[in-house]
Amino acid sequence: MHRVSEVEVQQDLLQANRELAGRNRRLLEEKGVVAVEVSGAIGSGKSTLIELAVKELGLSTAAIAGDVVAALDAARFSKLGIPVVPLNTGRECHLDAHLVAHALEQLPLEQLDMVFIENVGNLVCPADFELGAHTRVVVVSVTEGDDIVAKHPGIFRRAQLAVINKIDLSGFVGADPEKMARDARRLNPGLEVIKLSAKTGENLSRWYRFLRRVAELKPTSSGR
Ligand SMILES: Nc1nc2c(ncn2[C@@H]2O[C@H](COP(=O)(O)OP(=O)(O)O)[C@@H](O)[C@H]2O)c(=O)[nH]1
Ligand SMILES: [Mg+2]
Repeated sequence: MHRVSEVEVQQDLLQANRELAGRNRRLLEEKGVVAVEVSGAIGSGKSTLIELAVKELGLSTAAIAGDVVAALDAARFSKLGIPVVPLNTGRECHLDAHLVAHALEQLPLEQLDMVFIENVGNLVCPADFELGAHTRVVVVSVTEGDDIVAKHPGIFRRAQLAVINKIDLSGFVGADPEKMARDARRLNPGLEVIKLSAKTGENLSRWYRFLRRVAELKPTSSGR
């Protein structure tokens, strides 16, 4: 009995979150802004990939930086001269649509093309909580071991792009990025997979190309 009610509460929570996520998406679309959610474990390279994209794309960008306590990533993004909102989740291991709605209130949406939302470093919790982003990217690195993808099916099933980062280190850690890519595609046949190194720049152009394609989806950009 106790267990049933817990499940019901969780389902209500997820449903409420989904409705709020839909509201976030509609607001972004009204303003002609595309949102890109970036999830993945701590240290997989999420912030680095966002920083590189902000510098490369030549779009008007902003960032929402989720973290359990500190605002270190927000400080990194601020250095790029873009609007940034730090979001601390306290003990929660993921952002939710309510937190993101408040962050969006603090951004100059009229002036933006793209908002990056860096989720809290975790491969499990963020999977179920939609934020309203138009595309969901999950970043893993070879240093996490080449079974990391297979161990976290949920987040790969819900993503549009998987980035397998730090391929410059594959040889040192004995991980096979091809296996990681295969696992990701097996979990989600529609998933785009890019193996790259944010450090050496190998295949980074594919990351930028993906984002340019996402930016072109902007619903109301023609009038701006
Ligand atoms: N060798 C190597 N290091 C990387 C690469 N990408 C990121 N890093 C390093 O990994 C560490 C964590 O990166 P960060 O972007 O902060 O990860 P986040 O926690 O996912 O945001 C930093 O020291 C980066 O310089 C890569 O492709 N190769
Ligand atoms: Mg980070």
